[in-house]
Amino acid sequence: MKDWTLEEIIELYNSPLIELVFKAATIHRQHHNPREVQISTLLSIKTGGCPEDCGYCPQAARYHTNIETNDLMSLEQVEKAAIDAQAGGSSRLCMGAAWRNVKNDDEFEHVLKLVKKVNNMNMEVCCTLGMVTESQAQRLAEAGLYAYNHNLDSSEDFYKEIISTRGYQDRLDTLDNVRKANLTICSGGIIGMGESVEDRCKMLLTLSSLRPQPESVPINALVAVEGTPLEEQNEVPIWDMIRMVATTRIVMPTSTVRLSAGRTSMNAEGQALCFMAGAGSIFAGDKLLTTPNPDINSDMQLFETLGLQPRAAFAKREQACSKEVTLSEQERQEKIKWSRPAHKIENNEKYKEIGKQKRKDQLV
Ligand code: SAM
Ligand code: DTB
Ligand code: SF4
Repeated sequence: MKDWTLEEIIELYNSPLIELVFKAATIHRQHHNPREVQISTLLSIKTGGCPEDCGYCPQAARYHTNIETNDLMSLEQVEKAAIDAQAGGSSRLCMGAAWRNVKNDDEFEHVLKLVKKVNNMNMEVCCTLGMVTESQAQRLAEAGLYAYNHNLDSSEDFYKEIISTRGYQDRLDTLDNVRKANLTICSGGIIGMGESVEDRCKMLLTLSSLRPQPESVPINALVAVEGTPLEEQNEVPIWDMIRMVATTRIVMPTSTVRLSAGRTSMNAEGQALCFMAGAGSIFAGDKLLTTPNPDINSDMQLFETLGLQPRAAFAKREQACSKEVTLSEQERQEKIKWSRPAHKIENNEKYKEIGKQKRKDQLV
């Protein structure tokens, strides 16, 4: 596995677009079936009310984004969503919760049951629940989890401009815990938040330096949601998305590059170039977690036009067998310590105040 330098990654990212796509497409063919793209479905099992201050996120309680908040979904709701997703061609279900971190409580126990249920339906189960300890990751693995999603989102430097309630090292520690539990890692980021090309490449350098490299790398284009501190960000140019997908493909040749949020603003031709450059998965269904996504019919039309077919589950790694999982009293009592960085982000504070005021105005 090559050890990339930042200079090499930046040079790749900035190389002539057609050359970059050609190089990425060539590498893609060496490690993946270029005619297959995995269809994955996102399911927000617990929506909104999150204590964190991620500047891009509509689910942060402190902003005023008009999303519908929901408690943890029932087993029946999740089972129905998984059946629908599978019927629509999805081979992976990613369940997301608007949590800072997993706690050793009844809600976690319930999530373990959800994981077990979906795994027994022969779908790849992914969870994105915030920070996890090694023993929590182990529990998830025993329940039959296939992947854990935890994004680095940007470079370590730019991260401090977007999130003040946790640090970059917390993210890396969680990835380490996930790896120790022998789960596959899904970790990527967002472009279009105001970061530089260097920030994008630094994030790719960090991800590509992990050993083993993450099995999945989602590349999201910011969905600028009204009420968040990033509401006024310009849409990310499609060329940046193509460059990011291609560069990711080259520096992490065996990973599945996931063309994630932001596809409603991309036309068919732009997405086709992303697939050509090595994107091997999309999220399907008309909603991501809280924001819109292209409807399944238009995606299926695009697959037909491009000669793509949905990838089956477990093509990359064997399915784990779900075991009976219950939390021990000792684990329930475990005190978890995560860092709480002392810095504040002016822009996030401003939007927190706006949110507060809007809520007050609504009450009168
Ligand atoms: N709370 C957990 C966490 O932060 O890890 C899991 C859910 S969180 C919504 C999962 C990921 O969604 C974030 O890391 C971020 O990359 C992505 N995301 C959130 N809001 C987004 C937005 N407005 N545009 C693009 N991606 C977004
Ligand atoms: C990822 O990188 N993108 C997905 C998934 N992993 C969890 C989430 C995108 C969320 C977009 C904003 C929303 O719909 O709330
Ligand atoms: Fe919470 Fe995750 Fe949204 Fe951050 S990205 S506010 S941690 S749900």
